[in-house]
Amino acid sequence: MMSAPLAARTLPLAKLPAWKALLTHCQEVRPLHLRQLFADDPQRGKRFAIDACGLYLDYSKNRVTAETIQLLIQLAEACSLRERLEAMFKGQKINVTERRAVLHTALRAVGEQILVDGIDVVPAVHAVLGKMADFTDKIHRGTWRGHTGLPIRNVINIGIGGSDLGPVMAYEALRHYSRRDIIFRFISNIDGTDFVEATRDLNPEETLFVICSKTFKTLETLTNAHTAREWVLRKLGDDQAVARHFVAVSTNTEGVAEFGIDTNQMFGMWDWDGGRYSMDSAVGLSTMLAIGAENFHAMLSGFHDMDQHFRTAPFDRNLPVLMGLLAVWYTNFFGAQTVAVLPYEQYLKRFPAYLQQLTMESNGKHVTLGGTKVDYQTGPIYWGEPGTNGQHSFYQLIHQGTKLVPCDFIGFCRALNPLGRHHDLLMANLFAQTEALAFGKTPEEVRAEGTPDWLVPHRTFEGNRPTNTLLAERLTPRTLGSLVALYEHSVFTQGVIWNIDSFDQWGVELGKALAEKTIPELEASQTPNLRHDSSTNALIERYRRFQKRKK
Ligand code: G6Q
Repeated sequence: MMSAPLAARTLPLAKLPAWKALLTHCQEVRPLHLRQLFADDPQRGKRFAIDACGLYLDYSKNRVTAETIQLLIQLAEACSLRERLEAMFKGQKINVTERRAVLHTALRAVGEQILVDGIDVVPAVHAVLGKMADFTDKIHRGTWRGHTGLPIRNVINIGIGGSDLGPVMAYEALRHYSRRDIIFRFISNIDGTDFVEATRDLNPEETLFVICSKTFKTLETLTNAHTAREWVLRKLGDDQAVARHFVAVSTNTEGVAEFGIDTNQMFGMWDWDGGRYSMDSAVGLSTMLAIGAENFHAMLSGFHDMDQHFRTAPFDRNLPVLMGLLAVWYTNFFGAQTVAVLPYEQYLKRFPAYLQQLTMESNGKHVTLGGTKVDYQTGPIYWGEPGTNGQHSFYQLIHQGTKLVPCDFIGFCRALNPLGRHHDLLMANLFAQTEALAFGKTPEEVRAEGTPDWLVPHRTFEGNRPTNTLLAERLTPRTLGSLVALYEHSVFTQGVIWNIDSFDQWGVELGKALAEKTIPELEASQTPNLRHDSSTNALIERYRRFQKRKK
């Protein structure tokens, strides 16, 4: 029997002196208002800001003092953040429940040797990137053609979770840099609508499917891949066509071969790269096909810049460390349940969805590395929408509701699509929102505007709502890389403080197993002997009744 691996920390979080100091300190900070903190320190806006890897983080509008930051850093040190991040970068098996190294940083490593079980993984990473670039070149030049000789005009990525969200987000984010003569679509859901709508106006002769699945066992992906195969063969009527219209991204050579894809057309991955951290690997093939190898490498450089920054910058000048610690501060000392991510950039419309997986699949954990139930809150709920759209819906709650919702605002100084006054108006909204959230509007100010007394409470804004602002010059492949790596490492920082395994996902595995049991019960021609709870039994019976009625 395998024994449980050693937990990284033996002293419980609540027993750490730094944690206790923060508990006392937070009693002092809670009554402070950002109005006062800014009035007391005219330089606060510049003092609580860092510029690194093309990103300017203004964290001055947080409910923190210099002492808070010091204490949070002491906490990070007490939790051995420096040692833990080195262990990750060096390929130690820090994903303890799966006994795996965690090496997404190797996907963008340059000139380094990173050993896993004595083997340097970097040359293999570069070999796959080279193969992706060759393939991209063939598609772009039209030397790779479909079975009937037509050039590829449509690329469809079939994958789910980590094999979908990164590619979709990156495609949308970098659409400005993408080929406009190729249509890119993404099919993830097992719901047939996803497939039907993605393919209804396309010609199979001009369509390439990228079947993206680390395991090549995922129900949704394999079902969609088989449907895609039938769709292609229905038109082309020749098994040989599969070779020209399907490529795979996977670790599972046998699975790929069994499906009928030539393994020469398979782009490899590794078990040390988790799905939600894989957009830089061959999972990014659709991204490279969209933006080209050069832009893809620029994106990797952005990731690498942030990796280096995270690894070397002192904690008080370290973007991911500070953002991670601020998330811990609000989660554990202010009882905040969520973090809103609000990009003022339409191209980042899928960024919050991408972050939901990165953050919540990573830190939605209830036991420590050693298997003990935590007695503190872990991963907050990340959510969001692009601005200014969100302002016309849920911002009301952030401004005047009873919940504390720390927000990350993300904006860019230069528009990718300059159009009249649009960009100034967009950014004026971003700046104004963070200002209003921090400083609010007092009853006196509301009254002075001529508001009748009875309406004053309704029009009063308490303020003191914390925000980070991330400002970059322009959304480029490189900036996107740095931005994603910033959140990856912020998530890591949080996970280290909470002493949890940020790299496993047993909840996802549960979902995969549960449906397997229910599928035959829905499909059986004879009434099955249902052994679920009475609620699930009744739902399945009703479903079956309606299915029969349709036939
Ligand atoms: C990510 C998760 C999960 C995974 C999907 C797809 O970290 O493990 O979202 O990416 O379940 O898995 P496959 O790539 O193996 O199909």
